[in-house]
Amino acid sequence: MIVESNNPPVNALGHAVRKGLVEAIEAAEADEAVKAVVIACAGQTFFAGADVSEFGTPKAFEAPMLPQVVDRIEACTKPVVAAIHGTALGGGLEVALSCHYRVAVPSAKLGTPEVKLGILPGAGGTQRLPRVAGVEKALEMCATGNQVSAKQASDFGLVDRLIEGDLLPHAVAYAEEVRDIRPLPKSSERQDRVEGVADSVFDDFRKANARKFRGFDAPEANIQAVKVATQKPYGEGVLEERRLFMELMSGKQAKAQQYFFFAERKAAKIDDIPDDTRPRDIRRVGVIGAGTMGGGISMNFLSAGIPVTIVEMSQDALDRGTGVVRKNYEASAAKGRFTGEQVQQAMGNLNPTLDFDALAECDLIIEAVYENMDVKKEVFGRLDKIAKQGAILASNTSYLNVNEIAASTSRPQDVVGLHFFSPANIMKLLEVVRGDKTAPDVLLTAMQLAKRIRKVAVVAGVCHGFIGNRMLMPRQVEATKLLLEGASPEQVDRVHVEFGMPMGPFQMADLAGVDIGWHRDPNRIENVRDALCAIDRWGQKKGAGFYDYDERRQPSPSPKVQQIIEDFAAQQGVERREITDQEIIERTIYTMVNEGAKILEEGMAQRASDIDVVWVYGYGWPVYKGGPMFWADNYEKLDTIVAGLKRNEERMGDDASFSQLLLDKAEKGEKFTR
Ligand code: 3H9
Repeated sequence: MIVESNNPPVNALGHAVRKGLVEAIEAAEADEAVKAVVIACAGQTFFAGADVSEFGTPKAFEAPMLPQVVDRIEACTKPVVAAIHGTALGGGLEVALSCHYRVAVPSAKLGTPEVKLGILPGAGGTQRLPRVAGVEKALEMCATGNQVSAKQASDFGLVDRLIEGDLLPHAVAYAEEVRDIRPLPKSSERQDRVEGVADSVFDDFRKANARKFRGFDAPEANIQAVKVATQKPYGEGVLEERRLFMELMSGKQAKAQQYFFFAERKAAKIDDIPDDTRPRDIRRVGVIGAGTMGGGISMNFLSAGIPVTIVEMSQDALDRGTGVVRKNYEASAAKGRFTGEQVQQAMGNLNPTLDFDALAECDLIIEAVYENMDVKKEVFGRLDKIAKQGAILASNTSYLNVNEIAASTSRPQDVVGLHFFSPANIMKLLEVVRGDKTAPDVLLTAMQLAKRIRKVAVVAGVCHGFIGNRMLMPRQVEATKLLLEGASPEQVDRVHVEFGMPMGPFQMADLAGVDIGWHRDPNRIENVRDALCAIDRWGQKKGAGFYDYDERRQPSPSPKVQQIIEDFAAQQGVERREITDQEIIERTIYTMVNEGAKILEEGMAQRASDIDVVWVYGYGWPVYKGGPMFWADNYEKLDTIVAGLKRNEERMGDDASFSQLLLDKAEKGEKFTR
């Protein structure tokens, strides 16, 4: 008997599907003619997990719940075969694990991504997976949420057979092969792969991933749950799994991470473009500038199999740029992220040239030249003359006015901002900057293309710094003032790192380059930054910035910088005092929330959750705190934020300007996010 779920788009295991599965198993058991069962899914994928939209609603608790479903499947007296295509994720993999056999097409992926939702596999997955796949694989899959390919899964025993060709008929044939084998293999009863596992396996895993897991609750709970499988029989293990699951589920981190799951998907939607808008066809991309940014941008398209024409002004710069792209690919290949063949293919799709006119054949042209309005206008003016009709002309500017850039062409409707974050081949965020005249189909194309190159795109309006960098500015202003008032770069950075950010404002400045945006006149010293730049302290690249660096780029506090700060404070008559960590939070992070609220009220972001997506993917805001707007709503509360900002209003002086939206929402007890 074939039991097929058809619950688009991803066959999530909502209540109706769970009920249907149990009823089907019972019907199969009651029907003597049925000798074996195949569980399969219609559409693009096998079950992608529990229905996350049911979480926190009564539906999630309506019987049969997933743990009951999987137990019922495993208890079936006839063999049950899972036929997997697409992705078997979370509860979907738990269903497959409760089947007696698993077959899959080679393109299928399997995984337990619950950890990314702040939880753990709560339907026996932490107990069955190690029993079937071995403890090390289960640890890796549960605690990181990384998927494995069906091929890998078959290598370590999670998939019993790879199916080349049509899945369903082969799965049925497989079921016929195994129909008489008794006893039925039940994953909950296996002990061979969970016996005699040393504690060091878990300790070593924790150590190896300490950086990645810092601040998160769920990875440790996943580790503990898998460990239980090595210590206790299945029945006791699932009870412990349930306890840990409920504990995580009721915590703040799970709420934040589940909110973020939907925030990320919502970001792809543009609220106000006509339904019948169709994307433009993008077959070849042009990139102007083969510097770090241009090279990184090109790699995104090359990796997705889209040919790139990259243009530079001199052969030297072109060779250097292509060399860096090749080196990056080779480094990724060495880490196993690409095969040699893929690298060859990507490089073969790269057309480096000095001939600007070669861009005429491109459907999308991205400018990644020096961040200066006159230079950009000149480039777009030239592009206007040679680009083919209907080509999309994009600027990778991170601050400049996209409307002004668009006005230097005769086709502003084709112009859009595509703000990639550095390193552009790695960072997931793409701000799609919508000019006043950007055509709906240009916008739609940009959003869809982003998905093709595996970026998370967020639409931003035209304003200085768009969403991310605009919010960074008040943070930087206050952080710098705090230095003069008595904080050290180390203290400010520590507060941010303890908050969960990957680094603080001064570590970030040293990494990006203290000299970014510097006027380049060593005699004009108006602030601490100018003073550092004037003495060549440009950050990590010079071995000195806000910190001193050794040969291994390890930072240490700099007495020289401290002196510069104190001299400046004295010169400006700033009285130095002890700064509390709380004040740092209020002056840097609360100000970001305030700026986020202004961005929202000006309509520069479509929704508060988009701002959160920008900060998580662009700046490493800890996803377990949801993003600045979610955090403001749920961790800190808006009235606390307003009170904190008011407390510091005098010190912030002219830089304190409140968002009316923030004030209103705080007063009414409303939230930015839902
Ligand atoms: C779990 O299983 C817990 C259990 O262990 C224990 C329980 C007791 N639920 O991503 P896409 C929607 S936790 C509800 O754009 P793709 C999504 O919102 C779950 N909805 O497609 C979107 O809706 P819309 C563990 C879901 O092709 C639409 O489907 N599983 C779910 O790029 C398309 O999604 C996971 O965490 C869901 N589980 O990628 C897997 N999944 O169109 C999460 C998706 O309205 N899902 N939607 O915006 C994924 O990783 C990807 O969606 C997938 C497809 C790879 C499947």
